[in-house]
Amino acid sequence: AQAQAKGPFVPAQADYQKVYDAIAQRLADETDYDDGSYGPVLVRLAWHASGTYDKETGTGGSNGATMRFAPESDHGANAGLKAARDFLEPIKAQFPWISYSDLWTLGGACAIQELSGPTIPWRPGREDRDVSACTPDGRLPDAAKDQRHVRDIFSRMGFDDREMVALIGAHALGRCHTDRSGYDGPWNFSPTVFTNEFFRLLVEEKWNQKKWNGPTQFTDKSTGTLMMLPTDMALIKDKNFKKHVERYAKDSDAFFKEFSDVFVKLLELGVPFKTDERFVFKTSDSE
Ligand code: DDH
Repeated sequence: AQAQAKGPFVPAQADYQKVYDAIAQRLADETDYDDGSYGPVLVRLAWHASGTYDKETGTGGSNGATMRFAPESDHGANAGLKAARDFLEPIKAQFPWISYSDLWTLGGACAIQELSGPTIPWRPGREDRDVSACTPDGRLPDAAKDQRHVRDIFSRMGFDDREMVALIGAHALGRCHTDRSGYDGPWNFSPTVFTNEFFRLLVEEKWNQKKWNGPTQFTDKSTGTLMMLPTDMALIKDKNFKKHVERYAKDSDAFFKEFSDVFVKLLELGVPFKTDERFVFKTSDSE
């Protein structure tokens, strides 16, 4: 305590583990939401905070947490993410020393691990920025589009085909909400468990266009209860994407490993880190 009083508080791995544990505890407590977990929407918050990165200009990315402000919070792609930001507010109040940008990305890493996904080594060091750092609308993908759009958006961030397919495998988690994106339903039967089911269903199921008044989406022939977006279907229409879909459908270990690597990369895009060290957090069931 005396040593601490001499200078600014410099958090260590144990301090970030406390933040991780608090998020994990809140995930376990707050089950009265969607399919029983805020985990999927936390993953989406971390992704949308990071996926604005533009490698040409070095703008966007998770550094800054500019989605706290309009206009970025009002961008169509970010509809519904207030639920995730609000979920993390009590954690920010408990650990005021952590930046929102670190907290939102740590929230995504924690959710992946707590929902039985791969380990996501995480690095601190993001600093919050003001409204002037908000990114322009249109940097995140539009689900109504095709493989060309998916490639355009993700190559702007610096990803190759294999990495794009692995990242979109996060659609194992969560669901679409008509009052957010206009689309409706989950991608698989266990939307609160991280699996390679998205890929397995994409190749093994027959997908028909859903008959409804909403935007074009696809429904599984067997049950009519699952969904795929046009951009998800693009992953089996395009042969360079499809070879990775087929590989991940067969090999869950390969998907977990490659997803972890690429999600770590996503959360770090454009961040001027001062340290190389990544932390591996213990999950709530391993302690
Ligand atoms: Fe996604 N996503 N996503 N997605 N996403 C939606 C939900 C979730 C696209 C569109 C949508 C990624 C890539 C793409 C998650 C993670 C990731 C919804 C539904 C739409 C629409 C939103 C709603 O109505 O609530 C498109 C298009 C792409 C694309 O790449 C072409 C990636 C890369 C990730 C990631 O995490 C790495 C998650 C999780 C959800 C579920 C959210 C929830 O509330 O549940």
